[in-house]
Amino acid sequence: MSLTIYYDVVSQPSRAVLIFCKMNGIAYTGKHIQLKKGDHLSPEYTSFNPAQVVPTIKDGDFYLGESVAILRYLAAKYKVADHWYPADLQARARVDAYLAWQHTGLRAPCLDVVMEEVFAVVLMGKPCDPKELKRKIGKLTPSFKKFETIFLKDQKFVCGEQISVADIMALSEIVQVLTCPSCKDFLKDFPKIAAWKERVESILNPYHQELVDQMQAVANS
Ligand SMILES: N[C@@H](CCC(=O)N[C@@H](CS)C(=O)NCC(=O)O)C(=O)O
Repeated sequence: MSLTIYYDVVSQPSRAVLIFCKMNGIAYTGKHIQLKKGDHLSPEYTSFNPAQVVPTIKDGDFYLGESVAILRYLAAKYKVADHWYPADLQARARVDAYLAWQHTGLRAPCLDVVMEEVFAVVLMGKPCDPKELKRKIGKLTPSFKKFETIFLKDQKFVCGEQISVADIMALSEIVQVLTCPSCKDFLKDFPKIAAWKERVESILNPYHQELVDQMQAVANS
């Protein structure tokens, strides 16, 4: 059965799903849903993703939204290397704990900044409000501290000594916020996260960088 991925490169969870497929040699047909053009609001897209967000996958006649659910589905279906989403109950629970935390713990504060400084301007033509931006950046520090102290600690990767889907999800969010002009040096206070980022990028490249370059091209357009 052929796999289709509906994505936009400006979307962190879309990039995570694409990178996972590329890293694991999972063949797919990509359908570019341009958020900027409102493709995600079309009746056709809404018919299989009523939440009107990317990503979505189609596997045969099965549609699935939500990046975390998609990654779990693909990891099981394509029997990828165990480290991505471990079979061991407790190792898997650690990855699941991160995947549960990241929605509000990391993604929400990163997205707030990205929306205020870049996407509201690029996608909606809404000027950035410097006071709001400052307030939102203020929430990033506790979020990054929690990421470091609760999850990364002194490990090589988010959930231990091997890379997992948690690292792909985390990198996607962190890289996006670092593309904001106000946050480009944000990791100078977080050397462990900076070292982790380099480690994960060296594994996920060239796929990760290709998608980041495409994302930046859209943001600058
Ligand atoms: N929890 C969802 C979040 C998906 C999501 O928020 N996607 C954003 C792009 S990053 C989107 O499509 N936004 C369109 C909109 O809100 O109008 C997931 O992990 O897949």
